[in-house]
Amino acid sequence: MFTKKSYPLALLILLFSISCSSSSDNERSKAENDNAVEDATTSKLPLEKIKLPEGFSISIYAENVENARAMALSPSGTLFVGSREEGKVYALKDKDGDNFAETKYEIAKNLDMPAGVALKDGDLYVSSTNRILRFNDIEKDLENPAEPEVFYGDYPSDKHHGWKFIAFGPDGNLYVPVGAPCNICLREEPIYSSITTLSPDGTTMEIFAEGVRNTVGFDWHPDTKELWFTENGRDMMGDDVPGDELNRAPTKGMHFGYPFCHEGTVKDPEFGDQRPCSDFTPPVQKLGAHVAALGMRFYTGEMFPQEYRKQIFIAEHGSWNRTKKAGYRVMLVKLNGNMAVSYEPFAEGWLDERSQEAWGRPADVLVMPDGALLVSDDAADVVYRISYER
Ligand SMILES: [Ca+2]
Ligand SMILES: [Ca+2]
Repeated sequence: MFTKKSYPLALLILLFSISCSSSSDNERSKAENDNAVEDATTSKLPLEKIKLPEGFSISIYAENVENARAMALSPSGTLFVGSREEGKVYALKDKDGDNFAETKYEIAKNLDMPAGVALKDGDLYVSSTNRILRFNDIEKDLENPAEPEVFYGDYPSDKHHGWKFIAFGPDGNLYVPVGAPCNICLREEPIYSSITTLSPDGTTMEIFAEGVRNTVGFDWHPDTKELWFTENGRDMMGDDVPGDELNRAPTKGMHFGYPFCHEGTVKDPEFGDQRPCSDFTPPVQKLGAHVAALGMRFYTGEMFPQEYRKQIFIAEHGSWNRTKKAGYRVMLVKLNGNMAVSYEPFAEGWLDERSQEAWGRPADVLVMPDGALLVSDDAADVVYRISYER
């Protein structure tokens, strides 16, 4: 990692990494990075700890991307990245094509949890709790982007599950989830715990799916064009129940169980008597409890071996309230038609099982045109690139 750096900087980074890491040290170390040469990574993250299948390797695609969450790639290759607490939206460019995005623009700041980004016809759409903002012709001037328009402004303003992953569907509509404003609750307003759609002109909002506690990642199957999404299960029912979910919503109007039924079979202790689990669509695949399954994408590239084509990668952000931590990894779900046949780790090692400390948290995944898989990390403030070589 230090091969492209001058010896003194390498030594400095080494000293920082072995010194006790107080927050001021971290800040100083970051400042050093900012002033470093632009065309090489200065990250000192322990990438060697990441376990991948044979033939795969991981590198840093972009760094100092504070609180990096959802990602969207433009046709010209600009990677847009949202954030949550940081309130910023970034644009990243790898101008010289060395698979390291050396150029970073701050498109926006001081937004309210702008986790989600989506692109259509050259415009960038950003979620900001109750609003969807649109930056017209975003790549015209990344240095000085114009103020955004409010594309739609009538979503609830609850902070709880208020951050939103967003994406355009094959039907041209923008899909926008509205999470439950609580851990577990039944609200009269049907907008809560739903996935909504916005018409391309922003005038019509409809509910597409119900009973979804909170989804922070979805994608459409490359062949069937059907919507698949991850869902985060409720808390405070113990370490192992309920699991997060991978769901499939081929048609409008389906109900996925929340708050009555979890993971397809588990009756909610408070609301489960009101409606039976048989009323609802069960998950395609039950994921680990508390793993916080966020971004998911179908693998549509050609770099990875045949067995990965059209399978699903899921970024598991990691648990916050489980006795022993779970998640902190990228999972692979293999499908046979619409059935899941396996759910296995693809990339792991961000969590040290022994110390129970994590140095990174995968938040989203994205398939690049060359077939590499990008993974954003909102704790380590980077975007990784996972590639394969035979
Ligand atoms: Ca570069
Ligand atoms: Ca469900």
